[in-house]
Amino acid sequence: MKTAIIGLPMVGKTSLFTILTGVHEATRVGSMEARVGVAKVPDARLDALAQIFSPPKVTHATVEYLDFPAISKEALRDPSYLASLRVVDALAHVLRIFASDTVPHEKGSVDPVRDAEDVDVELILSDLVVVEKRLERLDKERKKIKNPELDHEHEVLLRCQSTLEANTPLRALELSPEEEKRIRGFQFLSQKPMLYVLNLGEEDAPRLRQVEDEYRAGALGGRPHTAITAVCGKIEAELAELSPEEAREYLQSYGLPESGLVRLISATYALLGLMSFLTAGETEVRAWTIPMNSTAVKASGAIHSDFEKKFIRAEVVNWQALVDHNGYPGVREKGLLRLEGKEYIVKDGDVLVIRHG
Ligand SMILES: Nc1nc2c(ncn2[C@@H]2O[C@H](COP(=O)(O)OP(=O)(O)O)[C@@H](O)[C@H]2O)c(=O)[nH]1
Ligand SMILES: [Mg+2]
Repeated sequence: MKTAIIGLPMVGKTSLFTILTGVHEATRVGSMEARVGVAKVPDARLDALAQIFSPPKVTHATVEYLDFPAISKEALRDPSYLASLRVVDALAHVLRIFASDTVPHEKGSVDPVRDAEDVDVELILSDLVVVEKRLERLDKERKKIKNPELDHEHEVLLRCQSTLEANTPLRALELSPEEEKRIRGFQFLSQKPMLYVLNLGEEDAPRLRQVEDEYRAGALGGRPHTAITAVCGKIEAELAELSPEEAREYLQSYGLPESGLVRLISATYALLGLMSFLTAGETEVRAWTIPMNSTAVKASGAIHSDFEKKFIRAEVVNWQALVDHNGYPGVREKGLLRLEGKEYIVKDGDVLVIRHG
């Protein structure tokens, strides 16, 4: 699963990318390539389970982030820029709220709602070009041959066209699964789920939750397939340099309960429709990524394709119960370890033991 970090110039994209993924690199002058990095999905449940099992290995779920050069009309016409943006699963748009005399804002003033609209317009226009080209070709083809498939595609694309012409991103267009499948191949940019990342200045850090709520209730809120999260890039950068103990104290000094990165990554994960189940033993404690509402047999396939093929049963226990009772013998004794079949819908935080042939 890939998430593109996008936005206008000088909004803090690269700073956030570096803190999220730990990838430092010399700046790419003039390059239109995105840089790739991997972020661990923070998971306190893994730490708690590791205390019980003391395994040599603790493995977090991961999300891939791509740091894109600033978005612009020119960028969206660059073939390599477009190609790498098309294949991502979600967009994280960094919106600048921090003010700075030394770092100029491209548009001369700080206005995150305007910036969100402006970037959406670029995505919309880019998609509109694709839709119009395809419609033109379809018209020609449909004159030559009668084919209900082509007619259907034509119909769906007309709906896309009128949505885009109304300045609405395709993520707001309701499509049936069948229609969605028909246009999937176009990899429309404005159709991708969108996380608005509000990048606050230090002075706003104590009001982080409040600012986030204000934007949710305001112009950016209530949009389909979008989410909003706030971070303070400056504080996060400083946190990255501190020990866990110092970091906790530093956060407290701003009245923050946790790092904004934790929430940013969790928000990305949720927007992508993902969740984790866990496995725990003496050799490894691990989080596995699956789509929400996956069955036990599908989940077992995330571990190994053989498990999915030869699945018999899953033993399931909630992670908290496993921690509270100090491991498997304890939950077995209390009757908290359940046997579930293929069709069981795995829940976030389930610890699974897969029985297979
Ligand atoms: N005051 C302040 N400056 C920031 C913050 N985030 C980034 N900057 C500065 O803004 C400039 C551009 O940051 P960068 O991450 O490269 O932005 P990008 O162009 O969006 O990738 C750099 O000089 C950063 O030090 C922030 O949260 N607060
Ligand atoms: Mg950058």
